[in-house]
Amino acid sequence: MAVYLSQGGTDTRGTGPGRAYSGSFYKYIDPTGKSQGQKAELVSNKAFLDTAYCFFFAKHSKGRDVGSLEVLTKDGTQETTHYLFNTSVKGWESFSKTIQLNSNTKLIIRATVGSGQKGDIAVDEVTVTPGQC
Ligand SMILES: [Ca+2]
Repeated sequence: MAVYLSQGGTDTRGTGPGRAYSGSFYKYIDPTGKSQGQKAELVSNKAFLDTAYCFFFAKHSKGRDVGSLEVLTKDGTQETTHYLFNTSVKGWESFSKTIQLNSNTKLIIRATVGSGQKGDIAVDEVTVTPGQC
């Protein structure tokens, strides 16, 4: 399922951000035309060191049909969900936590479609920095 890049609002009224958390752009999912339970992922694309990292991002979930948002790591086929977010929060909310990674780890942000089309979930300013938060 696609992750879209946008600035300003999204196409469906009553859901999604009105603007980015920082800068002009953010990424989001649009459940319009999708089925409940379909997933979209942002996956890390470089190797990490075997150390602790500070994971930071801003998330936005607004609308009556919002599904779920989680941060997980994948090591081979082994998935570990680290954070499952309450998506009833309206507006942008930043989040940072220390997370242990290694050279086999993929870090994944996964959004899952909820029960209807007013369920845009957005993320912005994703940063992963070596060291504790
Ligand atoms: Ca941005």
